[in-house]
Amino acid sequence: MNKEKHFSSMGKSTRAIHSGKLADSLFGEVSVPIFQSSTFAFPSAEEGAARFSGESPGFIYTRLNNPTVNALEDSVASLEQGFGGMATATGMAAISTVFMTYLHQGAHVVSTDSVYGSTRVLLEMELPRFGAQATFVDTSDPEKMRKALRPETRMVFIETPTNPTMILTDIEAAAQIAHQAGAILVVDNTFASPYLQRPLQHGADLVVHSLTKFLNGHSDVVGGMIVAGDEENFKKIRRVLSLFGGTMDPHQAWLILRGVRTLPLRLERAQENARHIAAFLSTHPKVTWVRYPGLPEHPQYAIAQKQMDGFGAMISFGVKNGLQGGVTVMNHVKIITLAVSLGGVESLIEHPASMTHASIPRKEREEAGILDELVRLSVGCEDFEDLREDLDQALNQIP
Ligand code: LCS
Repeated sequence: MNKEKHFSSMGKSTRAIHSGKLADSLFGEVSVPIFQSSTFAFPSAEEGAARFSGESPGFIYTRLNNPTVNALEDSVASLEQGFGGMATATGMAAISTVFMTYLHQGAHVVSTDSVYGSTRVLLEMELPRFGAQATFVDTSDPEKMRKALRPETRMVFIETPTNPTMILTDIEAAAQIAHQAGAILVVDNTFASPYLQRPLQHGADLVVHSLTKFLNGHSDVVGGMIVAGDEENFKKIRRVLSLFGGTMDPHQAWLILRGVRTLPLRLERAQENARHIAAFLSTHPKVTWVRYPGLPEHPQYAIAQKQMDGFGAMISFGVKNGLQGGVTVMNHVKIITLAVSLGGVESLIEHPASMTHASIPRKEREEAGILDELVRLSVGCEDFEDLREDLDQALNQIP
């Protein structure tokens, strides 16, 4: 934490490559070693006591802190330009840790309606057991967000762009609305990644990530991250994370750190492909609509330009013949892989209404814009022409 300050004035690619290094190396190693140790020896009983009291910064036990995990935390915090990062076992562990830190009996959350399916189920079906309630609204409309506030609202939780509807929320407006109500603003920044969007700079208090996606980028590890904008929130969350125990393993951290090093390269390539694919889909006779923040007809195109450095590599689109049309496309793609998850070097396609968002009741799902005809595409780093041909032949199978 905080030893990254000297990188803060540097560019995003330099930070992706150089932040998250150890302060002292053993042999001049260039890659951060994997400290595969559950516990750390104290040189003396006095030093052990000093570490527990916080007077000495040394390591104690991997659930609390680990040098490899710390390196990843520093790296993502540096990219987000936040105070400090806390790595978690999965993205859901990051989100649930934030809920466990700030919510209590009677607390209320205002959330984007089309958040990732498991986030919505957690808020809607699990948190009420602990006495907390959530209201789901289209947060792209600041008035709807404002009207959903209650005196007991403690948190505004937004996802922008949303999974899978690609709707954007104005982060600055959301921060103002949350703060006027005495609530904190939490942003799930998974879809954009800090390479394209840094919510803390727009007034958010916390950022959460599924590192499983673009930050790791190779579809081989799950992981999560919470980045706090200030020390007070950082300390509050770190305590709860250590107690509830959803922390990250050093080997997992090392693999994800390896992915972070190439985030700028991967994302530049993938979003270039996505831009061309969005244009191609927009003119395809079997496609009914396309939602990509880089298309001028996107309802929040102006917000994308204001708060994002690029439009990303996620696209959702509707196909003719509704659900059956989507099934046809997914069963005929050859290069693009039919799988959930996103943000890897390989393009992935899925059907949210029957897969990632199936556990949300149909009425609520449709109100949130997750229609049967919606197909979600995570564009990877392959050659554009191959992706275009693959999509074209699969779409043309729709009668
Ligand atoms: N936030 C967003 C925006 C996500 O898309 C996901 C996972 C999570 C949080 C949770 O992260 P995890 O615990 O899986 O690391 N999204 C998935 C998806 O769309 N398909 O499979 C997982």
